[in-house]
Amino acid sequence: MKKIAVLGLGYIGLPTASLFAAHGHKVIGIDIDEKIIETINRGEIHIEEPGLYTLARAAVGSGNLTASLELRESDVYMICVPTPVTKDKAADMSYVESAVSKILPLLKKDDLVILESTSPPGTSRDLIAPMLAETGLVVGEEIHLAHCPERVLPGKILRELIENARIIGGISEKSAKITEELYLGIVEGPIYLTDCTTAEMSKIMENTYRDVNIALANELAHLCEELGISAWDVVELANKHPRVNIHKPGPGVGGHCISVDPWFLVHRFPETTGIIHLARQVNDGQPGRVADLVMTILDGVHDAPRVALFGVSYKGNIDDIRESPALEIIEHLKDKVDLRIYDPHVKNSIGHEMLSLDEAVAGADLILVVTDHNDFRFLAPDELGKHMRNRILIDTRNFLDAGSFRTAGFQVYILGSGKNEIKVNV
Ligand code: SAJ
Repeated sequence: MKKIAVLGLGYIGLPTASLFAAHGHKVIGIDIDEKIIETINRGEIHIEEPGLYTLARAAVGSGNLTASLELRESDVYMICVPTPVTKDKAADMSYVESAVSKILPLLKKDDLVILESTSPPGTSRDLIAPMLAETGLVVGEEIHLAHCPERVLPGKILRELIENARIIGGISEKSAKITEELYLGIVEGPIYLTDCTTAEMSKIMENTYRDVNIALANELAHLCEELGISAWDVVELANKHPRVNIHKPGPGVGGHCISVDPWFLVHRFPETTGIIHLARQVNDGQPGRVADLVMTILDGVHDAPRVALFGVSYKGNIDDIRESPALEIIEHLKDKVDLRIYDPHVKNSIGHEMLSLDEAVAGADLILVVTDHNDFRFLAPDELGKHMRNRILIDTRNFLDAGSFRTAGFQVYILGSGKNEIKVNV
């Protein structure tokens, strides 16, 4: 059993720390936020993720997981800090650099440093390895370095941490093997060994692949709106082909990963990332299109229209609002309509007033569903309608039962469905 330090106790760090602790390792979780430290040490958690409360609480209760502001000497250091993009869309590696700087004075022979954070290709080899070499120990021989990118899906993190295949990129073969031994204790899926830069590129390409495919689906939605047909029908039918998997159109791509990682490539290789760049632009344009659709539909409905916006998190059943398209839609609409925001999952401040369901729909002309929270499926259309001034629904995810809303007298508009003969951006 090892002494493991996990730097960064967010959506990846906390589940990872809890899982290693549950397998008997002595884990210290480090974060710069005092409130997070206190919450975890109390046996509670600061993020919403199925199963995490029970796991983290048990890990803290067993004494194997403690959270701290101060890093202590360990055998393994796992870097799980954010890698956001700067304003000019470069990778902001300052959290990674700061984590490595904290580790440096504590490093001793045979220690292992693992980068879990998604990072631009070359980070381990060109940024971290030279920093580690400042200790005077030979990197890859006397101290070890590997990139083991997290690949888990928010909402299914715990299951995917265990079951997903893992890629381990070592700075040397020895580093890769030592890292594999550690992960074999918690991972049931296959583990593949490679070099650091290949591992970094593989991870970024996974998310880029998804971004490009979602952009294709969003472009399909624009085409179908113009053609007067439903993109959802087209996706369903085209996907009957054994080698086709068109993704789903939506209000835009949020989250800290897919909407961010492709920029790492675009910024560094602007001449060779035409498709990737265009996909980012298409997906980033979706919130504006949704806002335009709202304004087009509301034209003539009321001179002071009121909109109930349902769902702020970037996707359903989680509380994560990072890069959420809903925030962008709010920015577009906030000065044009009386906006009433409701999200049963999001507890943190979003910089705008959050209301209860009743408050949000009272006197509303239109419900705009941005996030596919399961809770919304159980809403009774007629009940909602009774509190509204006008019964209009826009479903940007095509996940509600449009028929039951229509039966309750709603005009229903589905993003990507031109059957409504609504033209966006005209
Ligand atoms: N979305 C669509 N249409 C789709 C699928 C998704 O519009 O067909 C939107 C979602 O609503 C959301 C965004 O894209 O706003 C991203 O959601 P997601 O569920 O596709 O992915 P994330 O960001 O929650 O997690 C991704 C995952 N990567 C891949 O599926 C390739 C996950 O496995 C990674 O671990 C994670 O990024 C990460 O941390 O990198």
